[in-house]
Amino acid sequence: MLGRDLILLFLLSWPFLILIVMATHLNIPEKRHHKVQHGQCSYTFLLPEIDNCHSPPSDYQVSNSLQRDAPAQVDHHWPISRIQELENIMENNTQWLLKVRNQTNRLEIQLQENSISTNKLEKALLLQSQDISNLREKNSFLENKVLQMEENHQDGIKAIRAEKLHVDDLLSKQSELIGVLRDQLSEAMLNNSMLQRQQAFIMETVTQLTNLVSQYNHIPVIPKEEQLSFPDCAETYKAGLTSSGVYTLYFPNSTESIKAFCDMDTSGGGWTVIQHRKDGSVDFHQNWKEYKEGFGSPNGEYWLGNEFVHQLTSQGSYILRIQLQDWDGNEAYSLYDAFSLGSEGNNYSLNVRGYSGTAGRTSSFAPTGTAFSTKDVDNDGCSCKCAQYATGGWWFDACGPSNLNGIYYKSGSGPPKYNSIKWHYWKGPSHGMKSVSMLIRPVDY
Ligand SMILES: [Ca+2]
Repeated sequence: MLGRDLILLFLLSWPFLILIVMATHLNIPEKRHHKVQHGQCSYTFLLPEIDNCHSPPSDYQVSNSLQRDAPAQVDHHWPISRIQELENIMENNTQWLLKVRNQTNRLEIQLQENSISTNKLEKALLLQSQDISNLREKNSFLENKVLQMEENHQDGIKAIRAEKLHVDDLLSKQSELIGVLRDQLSEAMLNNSMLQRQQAFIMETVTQLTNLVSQYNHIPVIPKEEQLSFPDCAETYKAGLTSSGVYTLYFPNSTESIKAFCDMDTSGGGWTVIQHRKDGSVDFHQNWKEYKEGFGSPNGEYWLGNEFVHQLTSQGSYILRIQLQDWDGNEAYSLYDAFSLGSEGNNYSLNVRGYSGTAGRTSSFAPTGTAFSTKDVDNDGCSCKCAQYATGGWWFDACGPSNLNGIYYKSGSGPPKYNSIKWHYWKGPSHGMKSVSMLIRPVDY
């Protein structure tokens, strides 16, 4: 703002300066002085005295309109060269004045630009102030929130302290309870030892009484085993044990026993299971001794034993039922009206008659008289060893259309296998089975 004032002052003072210059160049002998005070500055004006001016010559033509229009009393005796010089000076001054005016204009433009940038800065300042105000508001909000959270935190701590006090209280109560329980326990232990002593006393009394009874009454005590000694599952069933399961059977005229599975459900029950396959869990490629005495588990897969079957079927007439199931869930059976095995000396040879059933129109069994063979005892009608070729122990002819003790393949699909479980006239040469059972029962059951 100070710059602008200076410029204005400068502009105002110029016309007077020109007048001063003109007065100097006119060389006016006597002058009038005018002084003007403006603030700290003072301006002095020197003006020519009209009375002392000479009139120009009569033929003089002025180029200056100001002079031309001037009053007629003007002195006309100035030389032309002097007027020319004055005009030149005037011209120079005018040009100088123009330059100054241009400079002034430029300064004004600059001033305007400065003003614009100042406005911009002011606006920016305003925006910054607004931002600061916003931030202050935000800060205040956050401070409030922090205060609120602190209050909440305090509440939480109070709740936890209360809970801790509660837990401490419970703990002390539990400790008291444990003390009471300990007391009760020691009391109970005392009682227990007293009871044990009483029990021992009672047992002693019972023993004494038993001794007295056996001494004076002489009543024979029959063992439970003898009461339930049956030679087969048919007798077991008749004795009232009608649930399928594992039972102890006794060799005829012997105290020697064997565990067997009794099928009390199939076709009237009373069946003694002499062979069973169902999952391939037992290896049936066994030798002569195992087939003679039996192997496997009566609860799962097993072979009851040739010796027991021989003895049992020598004592009475038995029928044989062969129960089959293939991998498609189809079931079939083969029934023989007469079945027995020869002695070991006769190679447990097969004796079957009277075939019927659904597992093929023709019996798949080897003919009567066929001896039993195992991998270590070859009694078959083949120059080969069927028990090794077809695996398992069986009544191989040469080698015959059946082998229920072959390898248990866990699927009926795939190419035929000669060593699989086989019952030829039901499912072809070597079609594996899912489940196989051989059951015997007295003819007169
Ligand atoms: Ca042979």
